[in-house]
Amino acid sequence: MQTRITRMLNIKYPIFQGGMAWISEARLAAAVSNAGGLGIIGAGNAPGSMVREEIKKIRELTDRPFGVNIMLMSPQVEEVVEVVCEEKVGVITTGAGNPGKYINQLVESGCRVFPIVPTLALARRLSRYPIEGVIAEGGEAGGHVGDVATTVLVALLARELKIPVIAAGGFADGRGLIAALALGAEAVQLGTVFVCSRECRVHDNYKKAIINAGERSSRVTGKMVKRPVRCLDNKLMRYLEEMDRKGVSPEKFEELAAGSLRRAVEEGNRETGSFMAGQSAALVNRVSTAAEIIEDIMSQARETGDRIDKILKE
Ligand code: TUI
Repeated sequence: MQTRITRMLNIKYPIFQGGMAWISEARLAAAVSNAGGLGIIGAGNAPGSMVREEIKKIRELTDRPFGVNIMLMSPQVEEVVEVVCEEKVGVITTGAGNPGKYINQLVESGCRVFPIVPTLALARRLSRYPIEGVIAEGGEAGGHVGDVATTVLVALLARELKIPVIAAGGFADGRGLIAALALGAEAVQLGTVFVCSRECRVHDNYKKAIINAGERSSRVTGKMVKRPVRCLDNKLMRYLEEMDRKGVSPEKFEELAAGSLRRAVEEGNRETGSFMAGQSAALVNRVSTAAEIIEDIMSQARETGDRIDKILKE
């Protein structure tokens, strides 16, 4: 299964692993890259020095291509950009903001840039920069999200843009991969399913929460303060939603949510942690290795492709 993306990046399968803050460390990203996908380290709010350590670590663990996600709301964003340029990281994805002012610097250092976009408007604006593709992330995704459905966003972008589109938000299996290709995407990006990989560092309670989740187990809080984040429902999420509805300031909201992702990832705190996850959590039913996840996706994609072939021929 080859697309412009697999050929451009020299990867075996059209599968990106989302660069999730606090979650996507070198160990997970290396496992994904070694299995034929594109592993991505999530810089999140980490300082440049820590990102550099993770880059050095992944280079020890794999000689396959990998990427780094730059979270643009991070106060450390400038130094993270410096580090990935110095380290000449092959693939940079960006999230949670407009990466416009960093793109030329990244490209001049040899990085291929793939911004994550939640709207057609931002994709149009960024398509004037020297980017290699866009990651179209719909509102089904986990973490910081937009509100356009993945199906609509991917189709719109694929129809209009000349550069490749990678579909994100709601994907966890081979059926989803084929659906993404049908919409015009040339790869998918998956986060939630890789949280449930053996190589992922999160607390067991995080993995269990995803495995137990159904299709309505997540909710988006922080819409009023313009920080919409999708997480699995719990006591903290109900509290944050109430505070958001009562009209607390963005600063107060931020303060109430501070540290909650760390409490989920490191302590597995079911009541006060932010268990960021997408709607695809409903599709994830077990913990397996990154290689097993990718092989399962690819074999289900082939079966799905055959089934559709048959329908089309009847
Ligand atoms: O970035 C993500 N997902 C994330 S980042 C994150 S860390 C965090 N923690 C707590 C609160 C907030 C963030 C957790 N999950 N996905 C990619 C993504 N980017 N989704 C939506 C966007 C986005 C939103 C607005 C991209 C650009 C954008 O631009 C606005 C503008 O300035 O035009």
